[in-house]
Amino acid sequence: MAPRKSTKKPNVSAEELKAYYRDMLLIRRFEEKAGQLYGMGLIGGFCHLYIGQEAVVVGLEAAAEEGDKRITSYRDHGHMLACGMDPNGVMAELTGREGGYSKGKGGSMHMFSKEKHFYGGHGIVGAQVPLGAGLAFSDKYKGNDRVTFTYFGDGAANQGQVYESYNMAELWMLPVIFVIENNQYAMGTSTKRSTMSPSYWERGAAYGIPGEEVDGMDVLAVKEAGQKAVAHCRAGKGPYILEIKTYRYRGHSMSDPAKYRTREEVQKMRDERDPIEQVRSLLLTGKHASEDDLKAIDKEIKDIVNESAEFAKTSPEPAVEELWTDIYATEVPQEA
Ligand SMILES: Cc1ncc(C[n+]2csc(CCOP(=O)(O)OP(=O)(O)O)c2C)c(N)n1
Ligand SMILES: [Mg+2]
Repeated sequence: MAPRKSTKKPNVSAEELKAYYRDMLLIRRFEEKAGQLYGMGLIGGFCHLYIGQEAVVVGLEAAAEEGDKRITSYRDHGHMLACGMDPNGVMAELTGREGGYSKGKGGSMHMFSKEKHFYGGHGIVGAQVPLGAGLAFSDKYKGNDRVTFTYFGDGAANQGQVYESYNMAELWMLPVIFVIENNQYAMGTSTKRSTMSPSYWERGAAYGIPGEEVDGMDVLAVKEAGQKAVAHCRAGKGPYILEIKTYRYRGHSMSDPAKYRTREEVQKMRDERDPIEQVRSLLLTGKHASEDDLKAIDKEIKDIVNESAEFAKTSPEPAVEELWTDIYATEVPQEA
């Protein structure tokens, strides 16, 4: 069989490649900064970093259009940045400050943006999957052609509610892309120890849902698969499953001692498969960008991230009265 990696030139412009490089780097540097602030005691509670998985959201956002929706788990900072949410608001939510997306009352796992159609941030494993099908139901009901990206992990993919969602989604032909971010671990449990059918996307066959496995360290492969899935949903053909093979470099959360895998395993991934390095090398070898161009992007990102950290440190703590607000809905929104 021919090798999966093709040597032909990618069908993508220099500007697009630079944008993917920039967007992935923003997530990486933002997460590194969040890790530092956590270490300094400025961020409390749970904090799950997305480092290593950047190509998944950046590739899929490249396939999305205005008005499309997204919903994910607690490993959510990358998704927020990739859909255009403000880094200042995300970082300030991590530090629990007034300027945060949930006014400092939600933290890492509980942020939302109506403007960017980002529906969270969910701490209960798998809970976002039926919710994502419900978002797609609302679009189908309204008769528009929006698509919902519903992200979940390999661990969540073993839950019953995922299969109930698959069943309803195909039955009602809902425009939902089920995105399994298979980073090979659910906390400390490797997929090798948790499933008898490791090809997660194939499980859709039981419900008639098509899908495919995608190289999640290659942003161009993710984008291409995303476009195919989006076209399927927009054409009214119902749901689609993308199992995106990826890898997280850091622990499950900031409190993970990571005793379940070797340092060598992580280092090998970083050295051989890093999604940002792959695009960097495409840009340089294809002469789409010079070292100086990339340095300028690095500087731009560093400035954005530093500014977000500064904002997150200086924004005030929420006022005590805020404890009593945002608890109950005061009005029912007519249009999502
Ligand atoms: C219903 C429920 N069960 C257990 C937990 C504890 N828990 C948090 S994350 C996690 C692992 C999920 O792994 P996966 O779906 O692969 O996502 P990843 O963390 O790798 O992104 C578990 C068991 C939880 N939050 N909710
Ligand atoms: Mg996982």
